[in-house]
Amino acid sequence: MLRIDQITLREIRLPLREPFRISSGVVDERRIALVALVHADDVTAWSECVAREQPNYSSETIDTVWHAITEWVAPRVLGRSFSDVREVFPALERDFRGHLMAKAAVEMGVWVVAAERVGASLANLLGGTRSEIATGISLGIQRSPETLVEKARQALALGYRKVKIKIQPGADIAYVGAVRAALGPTAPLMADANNAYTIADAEHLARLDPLELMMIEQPFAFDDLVQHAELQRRLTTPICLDESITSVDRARDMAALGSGRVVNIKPGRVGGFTASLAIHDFCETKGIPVWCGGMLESGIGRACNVALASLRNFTKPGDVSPSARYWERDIVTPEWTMNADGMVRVPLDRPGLGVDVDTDRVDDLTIRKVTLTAPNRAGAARV
Ligand code: OSB
Ligand code: MG
Repeated sequence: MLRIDQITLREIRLPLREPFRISSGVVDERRIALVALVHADDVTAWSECVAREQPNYSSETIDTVWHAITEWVAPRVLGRSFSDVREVFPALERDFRGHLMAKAAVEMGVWVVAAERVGASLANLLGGTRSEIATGISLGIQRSPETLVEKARQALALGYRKVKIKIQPGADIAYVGAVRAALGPTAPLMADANNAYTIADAEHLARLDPLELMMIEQPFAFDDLVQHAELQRRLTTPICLDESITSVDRARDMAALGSGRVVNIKPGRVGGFTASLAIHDFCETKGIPVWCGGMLESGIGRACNVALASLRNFTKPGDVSPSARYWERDIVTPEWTMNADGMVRVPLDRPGLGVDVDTDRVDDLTIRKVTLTAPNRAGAARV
């Protein structure tokens, strides 16, 4: 039986080493919601919410998840007995629409608790088998093609197995073309448009085909499947969906419509691990490769992504860069690192997340905090 008796929600501020620009906005400091859960037997665990400050990726933000978790998500979980962690997501979905990032933060935390309680690594509990995962880098939109080429060159020299280039109208063909020309025909390149185009741009986007990208991610609207299908019929480059895949049902629709050939799974986007596993398994039966995306997570969310990416059908490098790519100093020890072959080790030999949360540092970075307790819990635990 699983029973969470206490949930503490915090907001921390963590400055990025360099601003990260995508077609829909720029961020230079992350406002991150962290969740600390306490089980009835006092086992504790951490998780992270991927919501951003602005609603420019999905409709959720750090402020909406704060509201959703305190008002609706935590009350559905606190003090309730679950015989299996897979029951948590259905309990959060019943007559409760949307708010997938808020749900995911808590659901994933319960998975980490469950792993801690049986002494298993999160990766093993999820069914992961890889002991290391291939890593890609996601490069934000740069001032000029020259700066982008330099960043991409450095990334490959560091060992990254994939370079994802953020694009938007005015910073697309010339930018990606410059990188292809500079780094050669075999460099593993892809582009991510974060919804910057419409079907009227189909011919323009077809000019990416000769650049032999591994895939182009989410060129059209965040909730579109039909126009992506139209575009996929006109491109040889595989389309990868990110924003549009919010559930296993949307993955089924994508496969039925032919809206893309690859799926970027972010557990925070789809409501957590149970939903991620369903998408992973479905895609595997259809021969659709998946890879793990990122949302500029701290070391806590990164641990969740690394664990998920250790599953069988994660066959393409994930956006799971090491801590130093993002932060002067991460909030976990050890920090996440990548070897010269672009691989991140999965901590299969440690229970739960596989890294320690630096709680003193988290305390120092915390700007607000609320503790929610099950009605039947005697005393408050300290987290
Ligand atoms: O579309 O994958 C995306 C970051 C913020 C919002 C959306 C996206 C991204 C990334 C970052 O590409 C990947 C990473 O965490 O390194
Ligand atoms: Mg994306």
